[in-house]
Amino acid sequence: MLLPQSLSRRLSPARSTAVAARTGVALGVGITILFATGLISHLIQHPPDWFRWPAHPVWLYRVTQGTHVTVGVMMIPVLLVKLWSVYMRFFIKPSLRHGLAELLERLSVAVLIGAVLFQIVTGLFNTAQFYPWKFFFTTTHHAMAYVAFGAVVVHLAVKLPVVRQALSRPVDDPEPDAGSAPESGPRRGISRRTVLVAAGLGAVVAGVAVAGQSIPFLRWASLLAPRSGHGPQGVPINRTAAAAAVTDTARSPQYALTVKVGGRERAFSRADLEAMPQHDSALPIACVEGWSAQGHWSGVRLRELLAAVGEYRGGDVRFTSLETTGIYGSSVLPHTHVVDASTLIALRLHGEDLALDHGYPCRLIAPNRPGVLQTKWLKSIEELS
Ligand SMILES: Nc1nc2c(c(=O)[nH]1)N[C@H]1C(S)=C(S)[C@@H](COP(=O)(O)O)O[C@H]1N2
Ligand SMILES: [Mo]
Repeated sequence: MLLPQSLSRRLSPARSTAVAARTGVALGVGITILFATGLISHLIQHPPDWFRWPAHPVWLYRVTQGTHVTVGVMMIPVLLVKLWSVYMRFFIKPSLRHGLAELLERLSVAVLIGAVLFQIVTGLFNTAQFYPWKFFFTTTHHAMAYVAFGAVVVHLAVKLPVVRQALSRPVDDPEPDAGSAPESGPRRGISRRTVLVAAGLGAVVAGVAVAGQSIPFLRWASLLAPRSGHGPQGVPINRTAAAAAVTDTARSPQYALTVKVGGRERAFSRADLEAMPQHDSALPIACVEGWSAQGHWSGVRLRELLAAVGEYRGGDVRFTSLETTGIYGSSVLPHTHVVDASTLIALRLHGEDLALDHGYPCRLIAPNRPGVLQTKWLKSIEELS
């Protein structure tokens, strides 16, 4: 795209193809990681028939989702520098004189910027549990991911020749491209290298500031991580018993967990569960919001609990909470996780009875899954046919 002389002269040498191409490549890599890790999280929560997610390694989802949120935040400074390096071009009036192809290209850039900004803003607000909008976060964030990723692929394909040329030259080389400052004349403003280093440092600082919510030794630095290490028994709380309105039912002496499997049904009091063989599991809670925390749980192995009731035929198992408000009151566990030895109906965390907020009298804890599927305050467990 040719810039009018008047505009071109106002460009600082750092607002250049050299900077736009390099930040563009960084964004392309980051957005690809975001798309892949986001898709994994979506597929685990809404599994199509063909999808299998393993129970091991138990920390895998913790890593993919921690990466998703950390990389998302790291992209903010990179995106700002990228937009800064090209924004003068947005002021060129679109005209058919430049050709239809260019008009379409500019339209695709508008879609790209809109979709990427939308993803970053909604994702960031979600990690802060701040929802100043009417639509349902996960559905919209998921749908828009295809738009954003698709637009990135198209844009990179269109710009590939420019990117290759820009990357083949040293970053501070004067550019033949009319989109940068005139080659003659004195250099003004900051250098491209400085801008790129600033973008990189910005990304690292932003990343460190959130990564502490999933990486314990970075916790001290996690200024931006809302839930890192606080909460009863050293594990953050997503939704308290009071918020879920289960305080009375969870403490009731009449509490019973109903288990239905193989055409049989049996009710267990908390004392019944305590009387069964107890097992330990070291498993993380890994929230989709990006925070995670390791827990040392103990309780009844799910497969042993099912066997105590009836014959498990290998289907998915549904967990239902005492919680009747809210949308996270139930979850479905696939076969692989049902039979895994580490999957527990947890009664204790870190050697103490489960705190009310962590799901007392009992909760599901299974390996390698999103926290949102680790249902607290269990009321019933049922094999689906
Ligand atoms: N019944 C019920 N279970 C629930 C939730 C909920 O809102 N209701 N939140 C889930 C989410 S989003 C997470 S991250 C984990 C957090 O568990 P914790 O609060 O014990 O750390 O619980 C899950 N289990
Ligand atoms: Mo969560």
